[in-house]
Amino acid sequence: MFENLSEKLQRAFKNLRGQGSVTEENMTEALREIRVALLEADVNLNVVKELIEHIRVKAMGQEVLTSLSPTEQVVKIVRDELIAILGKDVARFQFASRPPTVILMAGLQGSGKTTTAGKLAAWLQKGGHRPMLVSVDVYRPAAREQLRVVAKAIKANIYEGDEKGEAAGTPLVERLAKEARREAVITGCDTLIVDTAGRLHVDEQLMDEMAKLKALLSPQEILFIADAMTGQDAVKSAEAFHRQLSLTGTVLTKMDGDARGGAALSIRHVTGQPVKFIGTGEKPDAFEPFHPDRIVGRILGMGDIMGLIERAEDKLDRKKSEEFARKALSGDGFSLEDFRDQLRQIKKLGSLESIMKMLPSVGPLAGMQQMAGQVDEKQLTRVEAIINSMTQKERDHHEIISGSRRKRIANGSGTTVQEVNQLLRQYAQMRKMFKGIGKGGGLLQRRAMGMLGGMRGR
Ligand SMILES: Nc1nc2c(ncn2[C@@H]2O[C@H](COP(=O)(O)OP(=O)(O)OP(=O)(O)O)[C@@H](O)[C@H]2O)c(=O)[nH]1
Ligand SMILES: [Mg+2]
Repeated sequence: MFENLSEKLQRAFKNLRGQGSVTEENMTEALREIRVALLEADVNLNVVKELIEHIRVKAMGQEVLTSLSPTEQVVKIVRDELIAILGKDVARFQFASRPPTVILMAGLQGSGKTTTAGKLAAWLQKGGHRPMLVSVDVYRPAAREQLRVVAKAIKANIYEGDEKGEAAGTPLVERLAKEARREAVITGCDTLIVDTAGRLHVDEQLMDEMAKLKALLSPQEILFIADAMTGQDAVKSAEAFHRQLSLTGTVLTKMDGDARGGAALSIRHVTGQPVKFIGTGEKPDAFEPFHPDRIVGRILGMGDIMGLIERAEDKLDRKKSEEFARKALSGDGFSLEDFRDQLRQIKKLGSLESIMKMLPSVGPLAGMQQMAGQVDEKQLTRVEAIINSMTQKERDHHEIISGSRRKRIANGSGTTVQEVNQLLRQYAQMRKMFKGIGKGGGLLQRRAMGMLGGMRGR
């Protein structure tokens, strides 16, 4: 997401390493590199200027903690300033005191309004809400159908309405919006998400329609849906929308692409409104609340352990993990079947690459992030394929897997006998290691249990 910026900033910090203290000279050099890194990440020029100035003042001033090395001091200052620019707190969602809470989706064509409307509905559902979706995009023939498909996939309520039978005097867009709100009240939906039509450019007609919808629905939230890949253009249109509509926040979509992150770091500053969510893929669950401190942690190589734990809690089957831990540490050890279950659990967390990127690149796990680019996702798939090709009996009793069985398994899984051998060897080692920990008892065992127990942490 922010790989490039992250890499460049790390380089700027590296040059400070080994320097006794922060001096005017080495700071000027580091600041120049930080500036270039930010500009190359497409951060708004005014934002860069302000950031650099703040960092300079703080670094040269008395605010630095003397117990930190120069690099640590500067990293800390950069971190604080980046968080300040992004807005300190997690953006909260405004809910109406009297339901339904209305959320108006605004944005240019193809920015991801419809997709995000669905993601937001799924997110609200997970939080115990009952959202209703409605599309007032009556211009593009397939637009309303698209939202229908999205709603169906996540089993969300949708108001479809009747496009014909225009009530005298009321334009279709406004009639649909009004009807949808009434429907939400009747069916006990506490939120109404209004998907609107996009335009190629900010034009008067679009703004006029948005203004009418705003007057009609008095939405608690007017979210600007911005395509992060468009960089500073997204920032400019956010400004234009904000002038006309007074946005309450932004959702940055397509953060999974090679967006350089500039939009994320600029939009808050330019509109004064927080980034509330980011979209990280096309699927309904590729969506997360925007936590400035975590994002900055990721940018500065401190990782996002909280994010990882949340992902684990969301996706992992805790009972299964605990069961695995118990078996692995006991005298019997874990079977290949258990091992396959664990592999499948890990896969649920996302790609190995994305997991490793959330680990800190400093401290005891240093190097893991760098390895992220080299991990071979296919390796996991191959391991699973090998275990799939075994019979149940073989999975339960690995010791019966003879030479001829190995050959059969290799053939069945499209791998080689060497690969099967390697897997069995690794499995035997791991199994022994865990059993050893189990025998050790006491503290070590409890720690291992904790580690395996689905990363509970809290
Ligand atoms: N990779 C990725 N693709 C996304 C994301 N959000 C949306 N998309 C894709 O972007 C394209 C446009 O998304 P839509 O939701 O149709 O955009 P829209 O703003 O409703 O478009 P209009 O209604 O034509 O204005 C689709 O192909 C989506 O799958 C995201 O976070 N990541
Ligand atoms: Mg749309």
